[in-house]
Amino acid sequence: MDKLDKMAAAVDIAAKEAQAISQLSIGTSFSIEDAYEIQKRAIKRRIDRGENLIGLKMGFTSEAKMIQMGVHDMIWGRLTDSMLIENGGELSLGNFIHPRAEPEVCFRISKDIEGEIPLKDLDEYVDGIAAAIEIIDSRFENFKFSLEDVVADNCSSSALVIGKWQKPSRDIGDLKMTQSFNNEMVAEGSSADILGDPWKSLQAATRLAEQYGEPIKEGHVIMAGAATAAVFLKPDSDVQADVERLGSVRIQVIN
Ligand code: 0L1
Ligand code: MG
Repeated sequence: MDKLDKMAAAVDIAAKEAQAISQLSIGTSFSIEDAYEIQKRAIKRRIDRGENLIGLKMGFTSEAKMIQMGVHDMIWGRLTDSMLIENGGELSLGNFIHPRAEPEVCFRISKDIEGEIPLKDLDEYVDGIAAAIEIIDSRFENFKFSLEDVVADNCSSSALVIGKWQKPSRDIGDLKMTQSFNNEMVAEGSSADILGDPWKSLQAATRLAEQYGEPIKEGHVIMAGAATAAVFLKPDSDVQADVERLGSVRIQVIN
């Protein structure tokens, strides 16, 4: 087991056992390329346990968050079938460390993607768009991390729920997006906060998938990124995201 394998095991076990760990970057330094390698190896451990890759998530898709983190590009992570919760289903807090929810837009891919696809050609590859909620749950204590840490930790991916698929439209660049807990609004934004247009996030996903050799396949889902800050989940709450024209999606949070 080399150093990267040990770090992959650490984030994987932390997620599996819902036990926070210290940041990997404390006491050792590693590059962003190493971080993506750690992520890949940590996900391989899940796949070896029987999980299947179902798509990718994009993170830091708002300019404000990139500036805040001092980075000039998005980050991305992998999604597996064990992370998927059905719309209206339950999320048990005991399976997570300190989960937060954020409203997103999700794309469903209709044919295998090879290479970076120009923005104007992307509709050929998409057969559905939906409102979605991403649950992020950093495996690091106090939700604190360096850029390399969070990439190694699969960009905090922990769960997702996808609403009813809608016919794709190019015109989703300024849709109102809200998140509410027990019918009380806790976050509000616009799909314009996702790189100016969620389709641009999908375009970036095709570029990064090519760069890192992780092909996007027919049937995969791509979470385009958040339009608002993420909010900590509370027990016994009904969490709902609403995206103008795309509809609603919800989960029930239990202890
Ligand atoms: O936008 C995102 O999903 C970023 C996730 C990684 C950073 C975080 O945990 O806030
Ligand atoms: Mg997200």
